[in-house]
Amino acid sequence: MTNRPWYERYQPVSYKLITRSGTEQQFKDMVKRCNAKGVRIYVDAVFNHMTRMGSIGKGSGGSYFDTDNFYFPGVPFGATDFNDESSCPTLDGRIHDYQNAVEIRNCQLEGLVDLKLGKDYVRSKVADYLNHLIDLGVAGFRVDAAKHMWPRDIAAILEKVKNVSMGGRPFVYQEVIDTGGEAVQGSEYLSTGRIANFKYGLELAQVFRRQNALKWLKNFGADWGMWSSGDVVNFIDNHDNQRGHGCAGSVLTHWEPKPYKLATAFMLAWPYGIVRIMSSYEYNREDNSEGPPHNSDESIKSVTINGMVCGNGWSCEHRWRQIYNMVAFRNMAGDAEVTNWWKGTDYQIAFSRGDKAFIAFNLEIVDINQSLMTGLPAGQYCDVISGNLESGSCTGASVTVDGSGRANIHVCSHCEDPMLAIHIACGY
Ligand code: AAO
Repeated sequence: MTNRPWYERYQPVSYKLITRSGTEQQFKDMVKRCNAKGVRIYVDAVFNHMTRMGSIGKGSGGSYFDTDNFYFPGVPFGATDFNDESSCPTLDGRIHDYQNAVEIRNCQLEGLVDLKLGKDYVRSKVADYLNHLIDLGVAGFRVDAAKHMWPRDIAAILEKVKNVSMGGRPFVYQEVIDTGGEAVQGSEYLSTGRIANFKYGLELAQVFRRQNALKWLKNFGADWGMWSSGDVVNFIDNHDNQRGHGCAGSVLTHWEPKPYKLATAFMLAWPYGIVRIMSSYEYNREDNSEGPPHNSDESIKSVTINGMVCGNGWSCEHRWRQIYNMVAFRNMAGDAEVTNWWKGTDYQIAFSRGDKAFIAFNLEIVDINQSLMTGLPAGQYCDVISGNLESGSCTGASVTVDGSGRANIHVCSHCEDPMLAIHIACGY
């Protein structure tokens, strides 16, 4: 089959680790190399369901499957391991009503055969899979479709899961799309891990599209009806909503680079929750099922890297200077609180992170040209949005902080990146 959709990854037929991206050995090697550099790997684990009804064949790892007979010898799972008409109340076995929690948990999401996770055998098979990943060195999991599983089942599975090799419990964050108004709420899942915070990207898209004033971000976080900082994983977009699956079109993505860079920089500068950066591939926007760049044998193309730019069809937002440098900003800011909050007009703000970092945003049609309190020690600093500190000088704009912590801040208005950011590691 050619043009295999990206979402085939969400249709498991076994827990073998063989995909178009490589073999288990290659995965293990990658995890090992990442861990050696302090980069942790979190696996997107799909265990609410197996593949879709009405399909039969072999998976990417060679396992035979036959969904009409609920036959998955690669695990193995059989007919009694799935929810059926005795547990799912809908006539066709699929989820239709998001106001009905039993339907959401016991029926099929998009026609994907739904595992009976109340059964100890099924829980054990899932736990074996997660434990195997831990043996390979992973640090935790994104729990796919958590909303479609009973919280008690997720808890029972995680109880069977071992500590990670770097020590402690696996880091778990759960995909529960909760923007309000449905029978299942994210708060039901707080005892088993963090929640993927879908409200976050929707709110910031409005602000950075100038539909809601920047100045309101002063208390962005739990005060906006989102979970507390310790309960969330935040993101501007994800693999679903960037292509119209999930939250159709209302979030910012790499296709709108200007507001996307601004929103991502704000996310990285703002001390709320754990944040996740998206990194994408280029696809035909007319076809939201288009899979990643691949070779003629369908294996996934490697990411080629030239300086900070990727090739072979990979967008690599995480290497864009305005995003990459803001990760260092977040690391430098650490747990310093927001101080020196300043607002000019509705769409001009600035703030410090204690005496570690300072950032200003300007969505107005006039420049910011203003003496502002940065909180930083006196010195010269490079703006990490417009450039870098290289060989003792700035390749972009520079800022002079005086002995009182003040500086003349200029942020352009009619420019590609109307923001400025400095931190203690970009001073000279
Ligand atoms: C594919 C085909 C299907 C076919 C199926 C089986 O597209 O037509 O029936 O195969 O043959 C991915 C793809 C799916 C793909 C699937 C399997 O996205 O298109 O199906 O692989 O290959 C719900 C779930 C959520 C899920 C999301 C897509 O709750 O868990 O649907 N996301 C994860 C993954 C995703 C993956 C799967 C799960 C499956 O991230 O990549 O699917 O493993 C409302 C509900 C949400 C619901 C959405 C979409 O959301 O609240 O729970 O998500 O609708 O149905 C506003 C609202 C928000 C609302 C949203 C969209 O923003 O605030 O609440 O609009 O209306």
